[in-house]
Amino acid sequence: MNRLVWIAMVVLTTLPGSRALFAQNGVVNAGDVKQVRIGKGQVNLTTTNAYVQISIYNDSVIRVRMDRQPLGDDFSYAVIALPSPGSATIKATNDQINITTTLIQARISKRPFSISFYTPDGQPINEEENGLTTSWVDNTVTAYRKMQPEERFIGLGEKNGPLDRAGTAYTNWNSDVFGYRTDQDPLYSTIPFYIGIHHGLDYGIFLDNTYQSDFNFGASNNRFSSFAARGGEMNYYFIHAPSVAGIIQAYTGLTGRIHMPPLWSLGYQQNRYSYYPDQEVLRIAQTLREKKIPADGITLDIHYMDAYKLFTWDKNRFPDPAGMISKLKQQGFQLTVINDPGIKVERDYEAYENGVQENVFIKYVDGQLYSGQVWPGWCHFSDFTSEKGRNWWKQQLKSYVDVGVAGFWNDMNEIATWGQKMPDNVLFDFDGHGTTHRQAHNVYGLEMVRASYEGARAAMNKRPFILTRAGYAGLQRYSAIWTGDNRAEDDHMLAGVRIMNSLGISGVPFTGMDIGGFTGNAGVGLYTRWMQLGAFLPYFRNHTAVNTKSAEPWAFGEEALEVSRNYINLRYRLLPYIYCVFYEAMETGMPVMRSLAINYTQDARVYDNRFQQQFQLGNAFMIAPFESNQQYGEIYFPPGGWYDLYTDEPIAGGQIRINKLGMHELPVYVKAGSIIPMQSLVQTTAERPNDTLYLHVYKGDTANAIIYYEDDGQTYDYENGGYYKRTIRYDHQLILDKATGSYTSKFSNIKMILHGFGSLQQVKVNGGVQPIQSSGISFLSPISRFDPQGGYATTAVCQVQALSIKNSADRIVVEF
Ligand code: NBV
Repeated sequence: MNRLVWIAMVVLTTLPGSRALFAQNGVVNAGDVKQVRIGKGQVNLTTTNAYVQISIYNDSVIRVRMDRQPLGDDFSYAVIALPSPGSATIKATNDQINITTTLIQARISKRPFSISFYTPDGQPINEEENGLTTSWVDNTVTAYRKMQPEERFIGLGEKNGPLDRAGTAYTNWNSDVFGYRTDQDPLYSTIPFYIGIHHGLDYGIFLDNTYQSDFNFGASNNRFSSFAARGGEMNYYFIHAPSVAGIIQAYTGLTGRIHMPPLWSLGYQQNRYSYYPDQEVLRIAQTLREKKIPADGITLDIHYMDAYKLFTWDKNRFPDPAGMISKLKQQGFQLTVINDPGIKVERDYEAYENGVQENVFIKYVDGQLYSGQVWPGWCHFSDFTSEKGRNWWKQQLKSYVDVGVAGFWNDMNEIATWGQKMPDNVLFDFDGHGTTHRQAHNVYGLEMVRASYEGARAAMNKRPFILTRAGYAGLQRYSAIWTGDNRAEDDHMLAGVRIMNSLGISGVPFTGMDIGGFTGNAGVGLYTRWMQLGAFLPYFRNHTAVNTKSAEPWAFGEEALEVSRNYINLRYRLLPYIYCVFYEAMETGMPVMRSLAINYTQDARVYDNRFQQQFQLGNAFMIAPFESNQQYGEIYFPPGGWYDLYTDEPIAGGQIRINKLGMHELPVYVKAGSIIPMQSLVQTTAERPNDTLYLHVYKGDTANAIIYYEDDGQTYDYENGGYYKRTIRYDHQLILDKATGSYTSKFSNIKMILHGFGSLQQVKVNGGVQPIQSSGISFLSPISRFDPQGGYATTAVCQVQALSIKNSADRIVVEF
């Protein structure tokens, strides 16, 4: 044996404790801290085997970077925030370095290196699993964190599995998973962010590394939770705040929040793979109008193109796209088209020719263009990780904008190719950092929607609707996302709710799933249930695969049609409220669709298998989805008061109730104290509702408030004050603060509808006495023809009291 190797082995095996352990069998850890440099809000360390940088981002966020080589250029596609350490302090002793913010105390041990996080009063939040720490096996770097007793884990983006992920493990590698199983992993997008919960505390971890990553929440072990990346740096953000909402706010402070979507995109959207020719598209639009089914969007899937060539139109099926789109617009519809990233390799096809000429396509390491097979045949793919590639895409999109397209559906952007095995040695610009497919894969979709969003926004000078299938952390800045090719099966409807709840926890508020199911054919019951649910989801689109049965609301018989229409109507009446919830998402990152784990984090029942699908739309509504064939369902009411949406029956919180379920009604409840702005029914958001804002107020014991928000629903004027905004507070009295912003409300009257207030004779409005009327209201229309036997009440009317006042931008106080 070579003498030097022999000496090295003796030294390694005789080193004390940890060091020796970690030189074993190719497992390497950081080792001991050798050098410390402390700067403003930052600690830089050199250890036996690694380079470490710890930065204070703000009171809630501390970032840890580690590598075995000197840390490279600091570059991220996800994080848009800069560190701002404020008054945080860093103190070093011989053995330890302590970083203290108002919310976190990070303790760094020097021998060997480890980092653990505590509350300022010393309670452990997230500790290094000391024997294991952060270590490398080949190029895979893993951080092992001590599993806390009863620790729960929520989030991690678009993932199957239970709400509480304890005991399970996941991989992030964006994948095209046609007709996936409800336990399948990975799916289409990557959001390496989760929230841990234990001992009444919660924290977030965001691993910002785009290589394939793996998360283990105690699967096959009882010792640790871990997060790992198969290349690149260990680069994570530790987040602590007093609530899950605070953690989501801090996480979206790092990775960004939504822009206000176009109002039309919150209406009902009709889809199938594929509607063609143009006459069929117009017929669908016309039928929606004739059957009085409110709708705003129609989507064209891949058959609109000439031989699936992007940026072209099939001349026979769509001889006059601009003409067709203008007819749709006259009827209050906006058109979305599908865009796949693959550009057909074909001489004289413009996008191919100019893409080659402008050198925007990804190449193998030897310089040959990469070709993969998709719908059009062999294709090249623009490098969205280069500015040049994104700019090229933005130019191409203009041809759609020119004919009036308003929505861009980015599909197959994992990248999906037949064979699903893009070679590792395909190169990407990675914005000047030059890398391989292994690092670029998970951000390809994100950068595609970035180009789509920026390109469409500039070309339209209005809000585009952007939808994506793949993505990475931060995708909420550009796009909505849907959960891909689900199946028309009951468990998919419920799995979709869980996935969307998880996306919401992970900073993505604008989410949807194929209502009715993509593959297969839903039965009448399932279809109806799914449509009801869709009315309460952020993105409400009905979609189905090629060769399945028709899935428009009229394709399942009269009863399904009436029920679907009823809920779509309700959706349209609720749009002012839904818009306010989107505004909240833009301001704070809070999702539109909220797992109960957000507002009731410490309540164990929320994670119970029976209740884990229940969610809130904003803070006012709680929806309890059930499989369509269930006759009875258990519903958990978290603490606080609730009202049955349809009957106004008050329901005490903190109890489980068994409800009879029926096809006509989805179980929906309103939280006591809620303030819900609604409007009159319209058939499209292009139609102006009447000039009355219906403000539903539900009596409650605790104070509550919403920010009422309106704007033009189309432009970005709101970025420059073009909005109408006021806080509405309910705390024994109702106070509408003075409105701010330069937009004038659509509503010149307010009708206040009081739920649960008993029989008031009068109220005072700004000191003056106002009479009250009693009336009956119903959130749904009667479906009497189909009333099931057995006394099950459908479409109940609730008795309420109401008063009408003039809307004004001034402060309005209502005393009860
Ligand atoms: O473009 C066709 C479909 C689309 O309808 C679906 O929503 C996407 O998820 N697309 C996938 C291509 C493959 C379908 C088998």
